[in-house]
Amino acid sequence: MQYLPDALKERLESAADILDKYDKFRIVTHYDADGISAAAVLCRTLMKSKKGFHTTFVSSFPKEVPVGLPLIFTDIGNSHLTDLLSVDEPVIVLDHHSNEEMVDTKKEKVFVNPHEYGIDGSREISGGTLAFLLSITYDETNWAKAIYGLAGAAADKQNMGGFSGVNKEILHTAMEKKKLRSKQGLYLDGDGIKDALINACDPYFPGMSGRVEDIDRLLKEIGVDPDGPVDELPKEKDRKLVSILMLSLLEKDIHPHVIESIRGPKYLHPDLNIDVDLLYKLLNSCARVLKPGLGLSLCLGDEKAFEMAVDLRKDYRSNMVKRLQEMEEEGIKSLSSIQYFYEEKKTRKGELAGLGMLYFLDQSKPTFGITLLKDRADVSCRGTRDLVKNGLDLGSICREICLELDGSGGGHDIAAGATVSKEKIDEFLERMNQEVGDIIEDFD
Ligand SMILES: [Mn+2]
Repeated sequence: MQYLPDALKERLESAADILDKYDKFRIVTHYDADGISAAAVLCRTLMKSKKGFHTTFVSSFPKEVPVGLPLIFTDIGNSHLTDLLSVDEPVIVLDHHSNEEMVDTKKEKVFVNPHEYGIDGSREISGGTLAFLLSITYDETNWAKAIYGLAGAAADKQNMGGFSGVNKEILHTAMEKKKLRSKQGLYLDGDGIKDALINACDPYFPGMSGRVEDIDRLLKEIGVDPDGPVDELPKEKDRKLVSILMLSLLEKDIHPHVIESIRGPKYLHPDLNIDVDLLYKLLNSCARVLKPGLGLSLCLGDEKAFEMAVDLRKDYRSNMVKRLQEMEEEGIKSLSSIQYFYEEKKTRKGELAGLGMLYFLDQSKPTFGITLLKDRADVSCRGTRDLVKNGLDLGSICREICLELDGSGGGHDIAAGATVSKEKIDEFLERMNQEVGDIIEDFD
């Protein structure tokens, strides 16, 4: 791990000492695909060393910290470090979200935050890859677990335009060690090419995804068997299909990064019949229907769980495509500097905002997905890389505005979340619109 700063290596070693010293752990992880990946890496690590674990999935930091076992927080925890200093149990926090609060490590309280070492947690390392770093620090023979860590990074969209930073180093070393191999292919999945295209939500093809007749016509034109496997098209036909798909995105003025991301290397586990792309998509589907435990089981080698997740993914894809098509055709609401939509399903709004932002929504405004709950409004927002380059930091504006409005918020520059009381949602949107407007105006 030559690529890691020494101070980070030392921190990881202190965390590995805690793994070594105790026999059973309580893992508390974010319920999303990256959180599941992080838990998967750690559970597999502990299993191999014949240590026990109990894993809990949470949507936000727990109001009461569990007691009785050494704690490991993954993909969550950075905004509660001061509180965690005072718990009785040993604590490890592996979180890649940025954090303004810097807390010194005490004995058996080990907080590993890549931002502290100049590593960009939004793009170069995820909860999964951070957990993987701990795994190989603890036991060098754990490289086969790289696929789980990288699935987390892919789930957090850190592979757009290829993995970079620590993620890339992990990928390359894992390939060198023959724990992953690569094969070119379309990042599509489904029961045959027709199904893969009709229900293509990530990537989503504006004007094409969900449109059965258009896809039938397209496949007929190229002469492709609609039921044939996605990955085994004859070269000539594959090339034709890829260029038509890319053209459909080019016409919509979509960012080249995104267009390039419909096809590329798939990183396969040498023994298991799965690659990073499919793995993260299965985990994501499990997470979005609130079945993170199923995702973890499939990572731990449960074949039944794998089959169930594949079925679940089918439903997920068709539901997402329906909703995305609706947003694409009907449009969403817009203020001068932001755009937003309401979504019934709390766990789907962030994904919809992110995919909409990538594939068809106005690129000059960040997108807010809002779910109205009993007494509060839950918000997920997504920007673009260009907006971030121009100074947009959604995580910090969410945190700031939520402080003003007695809510809570935070996250990454490009993807963040907020919760405010239901009556304050319009005020929240207005304040957001102002803040984002100021930033964009400054840039102009
Ligand atoms: Mn994450």
